Amino acid sequence: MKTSTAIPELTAAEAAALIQNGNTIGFSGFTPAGAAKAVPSAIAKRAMAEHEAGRPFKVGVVTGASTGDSLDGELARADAVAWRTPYQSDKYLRRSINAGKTHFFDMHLSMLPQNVRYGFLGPIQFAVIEACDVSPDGDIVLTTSVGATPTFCHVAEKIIIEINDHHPKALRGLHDIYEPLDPPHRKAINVNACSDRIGSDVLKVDPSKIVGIVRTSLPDETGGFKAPDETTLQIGENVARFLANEFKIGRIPPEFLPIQSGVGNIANAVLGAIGKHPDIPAFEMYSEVIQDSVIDLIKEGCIKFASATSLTLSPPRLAEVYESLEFFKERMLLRPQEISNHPEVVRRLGIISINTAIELDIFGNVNSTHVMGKDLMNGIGGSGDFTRNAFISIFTCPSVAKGGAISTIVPLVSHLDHSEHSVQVVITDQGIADLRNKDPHERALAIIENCANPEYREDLHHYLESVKEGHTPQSLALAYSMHQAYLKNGDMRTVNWTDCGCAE
Ligand code: 0RQ
Repeated sequence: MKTSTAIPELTAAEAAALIQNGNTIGFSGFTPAGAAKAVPSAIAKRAMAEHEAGRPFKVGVVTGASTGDSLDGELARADAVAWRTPYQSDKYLRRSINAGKTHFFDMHLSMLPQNVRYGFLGPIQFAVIEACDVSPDGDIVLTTSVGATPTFCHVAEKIIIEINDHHPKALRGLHDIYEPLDPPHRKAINVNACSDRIGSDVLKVDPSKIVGIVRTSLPDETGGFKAPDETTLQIGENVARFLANEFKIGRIPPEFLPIQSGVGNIANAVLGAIGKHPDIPAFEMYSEVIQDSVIDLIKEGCIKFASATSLTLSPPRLAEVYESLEFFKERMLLRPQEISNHPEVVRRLGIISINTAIELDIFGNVNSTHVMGKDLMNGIGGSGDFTRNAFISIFTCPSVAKGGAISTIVPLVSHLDHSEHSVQVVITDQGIADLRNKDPHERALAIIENCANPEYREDLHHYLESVKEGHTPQSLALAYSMHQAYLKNGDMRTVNWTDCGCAE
């Protein structure tokens, strides 16, 4: 492809100068993969200069999911983010959100693009996106993620493209770009297998909207993964054991079913364990993120095909993929997050979802997003898209956090993201609680006995025994006693079940 001479080449600073205070910007990026880098960093510098001159400068930031430091980090440090959606995982932005300086509203990732198209987020003035190539007539080859970029480009008044030569133009063919029509004209999403392609290998935009190209050569700001520790290895083994048994007794069909796995160290270890289990056949992935362990498993033939919306790899793994790009293009593809996470497709393909909880209660309600009921961690991400529609929905987490001072299994979650109606299986380093066909009391016993840390089992049993009445045995007075103990003494093990002063 030849780059159009009609599209002006700008420096990042010149591109940032086009952005006005109060604008809403749709940035490419789903995790740090494929995120815009040079322009957001220049916008942060512009914001600081404006603030020094005594002028207000803040923008609305919409992305696919989390991004890298030069986007969320730099903009948050410059106090330049008026509002933000959906998922984020940056410590500076998190601080700004929890301090009330940035308005954040969370959203299921599959719904972000349609909410943008429906106008629910207001007008989008700019799409700032990363690509590896663009043609004069507006055919764009994206890089390591698709996310919500197609929608941002279609809705935005103006488009700025970072052409990043860190990524080869030969990435063309990795992407499958498709945007559904909106109701009442929407049609079925015709993905009937993980490898089905329903769109175009390029993103087609109106070239007259492209106001500038910024040339960069910047790697994705993805961190590496921690080597699995004893806890994550045990969680991984427990998940693999559970799935191997479901397969053995015939509840999972002989072809196996596609796996969705969240992002992070636990998810990486879980996938590794599933891939290596001798009784689990080679399988496919229909997920949102392709992480390091997927690449290893593709090479070993344990994963036959992986569909996702981002290639979130450590730098050495990405280099490996680029060295054998044609091999990997036959075995994976990247779709918009609206399709990678689409409830219709998740239900049709029979996806086994595996996501991570911050805390979960003895009845199977899951908190994925908030610490002690109030402080945002990252966001719901795609966990709800998959959990609610999965063939089997699994939640994993270590049985304790903060060196044992917090039990992740509590009487009642302090914030609710996934309800007991969507959560079927809970797995910790301690074991497996299969919640299917169990009433709330039976669920509580299974979770306490199989998943809670031994240090907390007695307390949780004590709670359950003291609140025997009702279909869901619960005491509104005592349910947060463990959280209260942590807030008061920094350790849930100091819980005092009687100091709430009530008769129960
Ligand atoms: O904090 O590092 O300061 O100690 O939470 O916990 O155990 O390192 O696990 O990195 O996998 O993150 C749920 C946040 C887990 C993530 C969550 C503290 C703990 C540590 C991180 P420290 P770990 P992970 C795919 C699907 C929601 C979205 C989702 C997440 C930090 O997986 O954001 O699933 N999920 N999306 O100490 C207080 C507790 C705690 C706690 C853990 N009960 N109380 N702190 N921590 N449990 C992603 C996308 O959609 C893109």
